[in-house]
Amino acid sequence: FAPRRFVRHIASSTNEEAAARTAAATADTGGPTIFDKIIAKEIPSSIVYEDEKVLAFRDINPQAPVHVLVIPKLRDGLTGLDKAEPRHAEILGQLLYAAKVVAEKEGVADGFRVVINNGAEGCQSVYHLHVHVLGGRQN
Ligand code: TR5
Repeated sequence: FAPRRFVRHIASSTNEEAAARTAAATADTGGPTIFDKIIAKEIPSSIVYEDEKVLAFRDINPQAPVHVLVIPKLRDGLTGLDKAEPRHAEILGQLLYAAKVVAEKEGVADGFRVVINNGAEGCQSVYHLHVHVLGGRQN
């Protein structure tokens, strides 16, 4: 029965894709990440905004016309949002505020998305908390 096979095919393909994404994601080892080198300016990045606590730079593999990552300069255990403790409340607020500043600077304040991927099953690949700011495309 064709429709049932079709449904099965979609379900199986979705599972395979999810498994591939999980396998492709690196584990949260708590070790240094590529973002440490970006913060230290050992690796060049296209910086959009910077203050004492926060750095925002363009994603190397943009998923939208505007795709900026906002990160805390001091990771302080925040490999991912799931590691957040009460002491992180201030920096979490600063990251979101910086996301808004980035959206304004990039001219997309009227319409943008803010995304935090968390964990291997959430497609996180860099274990230094980061906020994706995406704008400039409606889909
Ligand atoms: O998948 P998650 O949510 O962990 O997001 C990590 C993001 O970091 C991805 O969107 C990558 O494209 C981005 N990324 C990875 C590297 C990188 C970067 N953005 C800017 N510059 C980068 N360098 C120099 N090296 C990377 N490996």
